[in-house]
Amino acid sequence: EYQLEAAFLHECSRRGARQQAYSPIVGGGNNATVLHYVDNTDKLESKDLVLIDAGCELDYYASDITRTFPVGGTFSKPQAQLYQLVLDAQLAAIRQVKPGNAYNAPHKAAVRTLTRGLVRLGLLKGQLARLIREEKYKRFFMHGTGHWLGMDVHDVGDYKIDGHWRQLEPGMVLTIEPGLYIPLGSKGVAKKWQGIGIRIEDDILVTKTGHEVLSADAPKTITDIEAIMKT
Ligand SMILES: [Mn+2]
Repeated sequence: EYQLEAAFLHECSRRGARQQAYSPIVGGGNNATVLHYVDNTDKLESKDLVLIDAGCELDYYASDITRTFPVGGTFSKPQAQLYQLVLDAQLAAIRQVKPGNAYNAPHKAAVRTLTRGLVRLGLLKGQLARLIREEKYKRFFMHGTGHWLGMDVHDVGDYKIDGHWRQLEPGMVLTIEPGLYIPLGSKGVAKKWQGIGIRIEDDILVTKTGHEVLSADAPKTITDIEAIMKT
């Protein structure tokens, strides 16, 4: 884990971004289910996924990007099923980033996609609307879908005004970062899902007509990730 961290730091510095916006998180296997894991001391196992949540600063601006990929280069079937679900949720959330939409529209889209998928995979049981209303997804997705990004990683700015979610406006930058976290030993959860933590995070600029994904160059489809792991 710390060797991957070192590779990331090296690459940032080499390209002129000599400060990090925060301490990199590099978690293999079950460590990826620990939300603010920063020990980065364990050995990576080829059967596991590894999650890297890291971002440099450049010209005083922070970045905050997460990618999760298979250590051995190929997703197992359960890993791929969960990964594709998180990616679908992230893409659904990103589609909601446009002027005039409420700040929480992306989160609602992510929650709906994730909950529906968790039912399909057998990780949640029940009726979709009820599971969402009762926040049953929180067992596996317990954080928000993003935050303002700017000169700080969690940048200043209100999320609500007078108790109402703020509307997105051109020029705002936010992260979109749904995830799923299934620690080892999760009661009532099939063994094949355990020890998997996945988050996919991009930095999104609200534009006049919609959005621009500022971190789009970092591969995130299963096909692209498996291809780049072969090189
Ligand atoms: Mn973030």
